[in-house]
This record gives sequence, C-alpha cells and structure tokens, in this order.
Amino acid sequence: MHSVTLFALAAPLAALALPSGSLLTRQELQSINELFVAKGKEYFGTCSDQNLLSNQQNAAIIQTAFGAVTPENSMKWDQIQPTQGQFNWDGPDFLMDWAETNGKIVRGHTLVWHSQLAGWVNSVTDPAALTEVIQTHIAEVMGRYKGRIYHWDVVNEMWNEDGTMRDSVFSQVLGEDFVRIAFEAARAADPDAKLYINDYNLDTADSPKTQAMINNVNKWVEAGVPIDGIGTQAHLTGGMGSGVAGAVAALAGANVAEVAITELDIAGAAAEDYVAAVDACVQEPKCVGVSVWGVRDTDSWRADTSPLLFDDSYQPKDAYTQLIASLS
Ligand code: 9MR
Repeated sequence: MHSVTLFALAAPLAALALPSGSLLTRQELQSINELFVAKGKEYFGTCSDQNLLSNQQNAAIIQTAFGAVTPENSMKWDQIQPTQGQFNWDGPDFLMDWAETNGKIVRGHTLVWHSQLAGWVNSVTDPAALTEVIQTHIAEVMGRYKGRIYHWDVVNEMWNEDGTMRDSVFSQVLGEDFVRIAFEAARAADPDAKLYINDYNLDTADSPKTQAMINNVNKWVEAGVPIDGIGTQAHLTGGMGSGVAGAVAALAGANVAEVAITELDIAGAAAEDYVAAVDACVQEPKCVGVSVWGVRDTDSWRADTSPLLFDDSYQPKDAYTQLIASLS
C-alpha cells in the first residue's frame, strides 16, 4: 500500500520550493485537495504533462490546489512505445519526478486502449503474439514505475454505448480475454497499484453501457480477474451534475473495492453541476477520489465549452469557489 499520509507530509516542503512569483497564487488559492481529503477521500487531482508542468502559473495551481496528477497523454501507447521495443520515457519520467518532488499521487493512464494506440499493434493478428505484446507493454511501463503509481487505468473505453464490446485489435484477436490478460499482467507488474477499468458515458445508472460495465466486471472479478476499481470519466454537459450520484452509486454496487471519477469536466462549468458531481463522490463510501481533466479552460481538450475550474487567466471560476464553499 502507498501511504497517503506520507504524500500529505511532503506537501509543505514542496511549497517552500515554489518560486516567489507563485507565492501570491498559493496564499490566495485554497486547496480543494485538502478539503476533499478532510472528507475522508484520498485525493482531488487533475491531468497534466511536461509542457503544462513547465508552465509556472499552471504548475503553481497544481502545487497548491490538487493532490494527484494523471498524465494526460505521455503514458499512452502511441507515445510511450510507438515502435515495438522502443520506449519513450522522457515525458512520463518528467511527470513522475515532478509529482514526487511536489508530493502528488499519480494515476497511471492508460495501458490497453483502442485509441492513441501505436500503429504497429493493429497489425498483430496472432492471439499468442498479441498476448505477449500486451504483457510486455504492461511489464515494461508498469515495471519502470513500480511502487510509485497509485492507480492504473489498465483497460480504457472498451464498451460501445449499447453495451457490446468495442471493436479493436484487442477484442478482434483475443475476444474479451484481453481483459483478463491485461489485468493479470498489471497485477504481476506492480502488486501495490490499484487496477482500474475506465470508461466514459457511465453517467446514467441504467444505461446499457453502465450495466454492461457492472455486469461484466462482476463476472470477471468472480472469475478471479484482479480488478480493483471502476473509473467513470464524467465528461459531462451542463445539467448532468445531478445524475452523477446515481451513476456513481450504481458503479459502486459492482463487486469492486472502489470507484473514482477520473476525468471530470462539464461544458459551461456551472457551479451547481460541479458541486453535485463532487458531492456524489463525497457521499459514496467506495469513491476514493476525483480528478478533473485539466486546470484551465484554454488547455482543455474541449476548450470551446469552457469546462474546467480555472479560466484562461488562471483565475478560479465560480465553480471552484462554490466547491471550496461546499467542502468547507
Ligand atoms: O485530453 C487528451 C487530449 O489531449 C488528447 O488529444 C486526446 C486524444 O484522444 O485524449 C484526451 O484525453 C482523453 C483520455 O485520455 C481518455 N478519455 C477521453 C479524454 C478526452 O478525449
């Protein structure tokens, strides 16, 4: 087990290392992570990568306000093993070092995903060969950071909206057995990491996709597949905040130890949506953490919807202020 207390103790030391320009931000900004942890949760995080962590204003907000980082892109297959057997460690190493220097938990993202997959993987057609490719990828990537990554998104986005399995090289060549292969390889590579299956549009409890996730995870866990948690990405549109509680409760009803909101962003960033979504995790005993998918709107993958907690000038938006108030 990783020690969350240890991370918390490291945080004040990190603050001393802040450049003087960041101190103002630090004094004015209240930490949502601190308040969330005081509610009995493990972390309130965000995503980032080397480019954004090298930006002082952005880094200062993460140092002050957040308790965890997820690599937004640098640990994805096409970036980390673009050619078979050749690994790019620079970006992920930077993020890991930054996180440890600053006392932040890391959520690993993501190992087996049809998207941002290196092209060469798509041409593997033999089941034994693809099994080995998955096992090697997981052993190398997880092995490098063994004992240092708190959660791993082992399998990402494997469901269609109608609850059938998404077509990918993994499902085509191995059927659903790729899930067992991936989770077993992950457990072997880093027994301390919590292993997650992660997806989007799990925002309605009774949708075919949510039900497929729950029923199949139950089946796999019963068969001994080492799945610790379900991640719900929660890329929401305005008005959807109030539905998150029901969806998170449904996912937590599955036979897993924990659940997490892994990539929260909400078009329009209405405060009531954010407060409701975060409260859904507070109220669910199995929900261990929330990560938002970015710091300021400008840097969001859906920048045109202004879905994040900080505006283009790095100022906390109303949703952030209201979250602080609701957690205080
Ligand atoms: O935020 C990520 C963006 O920078 C990338 O261009 C994009 C490519 O697919 O992936 C984004 O992150 C995704 C995450 O890894 C998985 N869930 C959906 C996220 C938004 O697309």
